[in-house]
This record gives sequence, structure tokens and C-alpha cells, in this order.
Amino acid sequence: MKERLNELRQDALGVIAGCDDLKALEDIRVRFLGRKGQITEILKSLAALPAEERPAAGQAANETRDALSQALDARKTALEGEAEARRAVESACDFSLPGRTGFPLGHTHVLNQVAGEIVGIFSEMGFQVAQGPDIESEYYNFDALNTPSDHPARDSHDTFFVKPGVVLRTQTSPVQIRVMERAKPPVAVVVPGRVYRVDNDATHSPMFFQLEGLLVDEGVTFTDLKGTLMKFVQAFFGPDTQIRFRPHFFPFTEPSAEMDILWTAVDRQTGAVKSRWLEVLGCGMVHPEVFRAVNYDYERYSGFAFGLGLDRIAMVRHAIGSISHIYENDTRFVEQF
Ligand code: 2U9
Repeated sequence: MKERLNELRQDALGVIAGCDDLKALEDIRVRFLGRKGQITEILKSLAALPAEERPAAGQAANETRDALSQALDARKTALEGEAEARRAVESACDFSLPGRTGFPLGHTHVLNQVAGEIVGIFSEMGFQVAQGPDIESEYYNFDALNTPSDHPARDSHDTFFVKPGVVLRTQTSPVQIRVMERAKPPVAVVVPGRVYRVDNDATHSPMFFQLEGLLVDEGVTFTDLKGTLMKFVQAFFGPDTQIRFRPHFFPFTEPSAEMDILWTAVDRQTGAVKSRWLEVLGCGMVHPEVFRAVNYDYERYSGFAFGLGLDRIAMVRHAIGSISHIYENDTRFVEQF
């Protein structure tokens, strides 16, 4: 019996020491110490021994059982410790690793880049920046700008009405009216800002950005207008850019004109260099009726004004095909500028 127990003990201790898996260790416990385990079977068989052999055999069997039980517990603790150490290594942070791709950095939107540059060019010429409300009275948006109440632009098909007499401004010109109400000439301002029109296609968005300019003083002529816009165009589009003026009509300027630039572009497919006239802004001499509305003496003062769509300027400069690209803010587009 003693020999059998010793053999079993050596065998079991070897198996336990070689086990490196908690589940397998549990199987080993069942194999030796379980209800039908080998030690349990030996303990049961003690009853069949002669009475004088029983105590010694019982003691030896109990010792073997305790030894195996201890060995199993010790191995279990060791395996659990190893598993815990492995988990700690696997989940640990390595602070010496370089960062992943890094946070994407934002940058100024192409429209704000263009606005900033244009404002910069005009401030160097002495213009100040003025701003005003997006929601305007019909008086500031139309009446003060010599736009009669039956003018088509005042129709709800063209203008967003907030309520009778109140509109989303269709141009930034009402800001210049507010400036003139508060200040005497000389006045030289540029007004960048959002404007709204009931319009939505490849070249129009219901909300877009304009920049308008106004200069009023004694003796201001159309030549001053041409010279100022020439300076602007050369600074913005390049020193060799040519311009031309075509007569036009605006209620708030007389005479009025549209200005084109001769735009030279290289065809990406054929490589051919092509030049064509592109409309970039509207302009004119401030209408006497506008001066009357702000109590300026139109016999003494004269002035010029101009207005441009910032999206249009950005489209010309960067050869952007559709205005919707500018306002959709798809990052694949925005990132290119
Ligand atoms: C005052 C007096 C006159 C502003 C002007 C234009 C011509 C013009 C358009 C360009 C493209 C609007 O964005 S656009 O569709 N603007 O053509 N704007 S003169 O004239 C003024 C402004 C204020 C007191």
C-alpha cells in the first residue's frame, strides 16, 4: 500500500509540476482527489484491509492526499500569478512609442483666406472694416439704397422675408448706410459679411459672402474707382492682370459698371494656355439719392462703391467648378487650400 501511495505521489507531483494551464490543473485535481479520484479510491479500499494495517495505511493515504492538495494549491497560485503578470505586460502603455497619426490640424477656410487677403489689401490703402446685422429692415436694405418698393429684387422670390418690413440682408450695403448715418466724410470702409438670396444652383448659394467697399469725399471720380480697383486686382491676382469695365445698372450707383479680369489658365488636360474675360465685381459712383437718404450734401461730396462675391473670387482664383464645394465643407475639398 505504502509503495503504491509513493508511486502515486511521485506520479502526481510530476504531472502537477509540468502543468502550465489552470483548466488542466483542475482536471488533475479531479483525477487524483475527486470523488472517483485515485486517492479517494485508495481511501475507500482501506476498509478491506486487516484491522492492524488500517491505521498506518490510513495515515499514509491522508498524508499523500494532503501533499497533493498542497502541491495543487501552490501550482494554482503560481499559474494565477503568471497569468496576471502576462495581462499586466499586455495591457501596459509603452510611453516611449511615437504618437499615432496625430490630431488633424484645422486651418483657415478658403473663403476666410480670400476675405482676409482682400481686407488686408484695402486696409493698406486706408479703408476701415465695418460690420452690421444680418437681419435688416427693408429701409436699410432697399429704401435707403434707392431701390423702389416695386423693384423685382424686393420680391419674396428673391429676398428672404423674416416678417413684413424685415429681411435677411441681400447685400452688405445697409452697413454702409449705417456708417454714413454716423460719420461725416471722408469715409472709406470695406464690409465683409454674409448675405442671403433666394437662389440655389451651380453658381449661387442661398447664403453667401460678399465684400463691399465705399469711399466718399470731396472730388472723388470714376478714375479713383478704376485706380483703386486696379491696385486691388494687381495685388490679389498678380501685377500683370488686365481689367475692363462694362456699363451696367444698379439702383444705388450711377454710372454703374461690372469689372472683368483677363484670366489666364492652363488647361489641365491639354496643357493649352487660354485667356478669357471673367466678371469679378460690380461698382459705380454712389447715387445722389443714396446721399440724400443719409443727409450728405451731394453737391459737395461724391463717392464710389463696389461689391464682390467672395465665393466667386475664390472660384476664379482656384478654378473651383461649383459653388456648393465651398459651402459643403467636405474636408477632402477644404484640405486642398
Ligand atoms: C452704398 C452705395 C453703393 C455696392 C455695390 C455692387 C455694385 C455689385 C454685386 C457683386 C456680386 C453683389 O455679390 S454680388 O452678387 N455687387 O455689383 N455693389 S456697387 O454699392 C453701394 C453700396 C453701399 C451706400
